[in-house]
Amino acid sequence: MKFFVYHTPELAPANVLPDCAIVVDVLRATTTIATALNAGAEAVQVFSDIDALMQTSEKWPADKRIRVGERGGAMVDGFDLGNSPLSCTPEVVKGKRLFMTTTNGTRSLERVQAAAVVLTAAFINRRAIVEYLITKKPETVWVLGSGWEGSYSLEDTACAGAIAQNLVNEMGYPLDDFAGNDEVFGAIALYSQWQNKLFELLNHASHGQRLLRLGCYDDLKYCAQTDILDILPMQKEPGVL
Ligand code: 3SL
Repeated sequence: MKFFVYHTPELAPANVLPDCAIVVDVLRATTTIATALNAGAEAVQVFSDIDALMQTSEKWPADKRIRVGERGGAMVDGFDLGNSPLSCTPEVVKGKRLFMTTTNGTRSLERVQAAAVVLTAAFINRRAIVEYLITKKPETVWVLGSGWEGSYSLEDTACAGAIAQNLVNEMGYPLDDFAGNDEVFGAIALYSQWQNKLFELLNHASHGQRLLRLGCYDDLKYCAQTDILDILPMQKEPGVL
């Protein structure tokens, strides 16, 4: 297995895709996707564009759809939910399709949606992702951070490191063979430094601070937990997990 980390979708090489692409947006899109699917949502369909989301979701039965979205962290006007994972309880999402648009996470998913396998990961479902990789052993794996509007996000790279470190420890891969790029070493070092204080890490992160200003303290607490959900969000058709 060759494992690559890209901090943002813009940094991933053009015109090539891996066997398995793993999109990470710890704050908060991929944490919300894992939570919604674990709570029994029928699917999560992602859009980078609000108008495209409205057009597609309009055709879905009104009692079976939930429009979820944020811009700048705040709920999109007229939507049912913002992007808080804590809103995705079984009472709210069970049996429903979430139509989701977010600032960065849904853009990363679009970047790799043509890969043979597309997964989404966050700290909360890290173990399910690692178990999939151990079982299937795809030859090339990308972990694609979502960043913030093209720039680096601390929490996404730390999550990439959490996946890589767990995999290396368990499979006994020599790091030099496993790492496809230098970012893998950086991601593992970052995670090793912060693994016992991920909530603190999220508080330092610029997007964590943005969310705290918006009153999302409980979201940060939730997103900082590791391996609490045994859920593997996998793309079933382009844009649908
Ligand atoms: O950018 C994104 O995709 C979002 O996850 C950002 S937010 O945490 O919902 O503000």
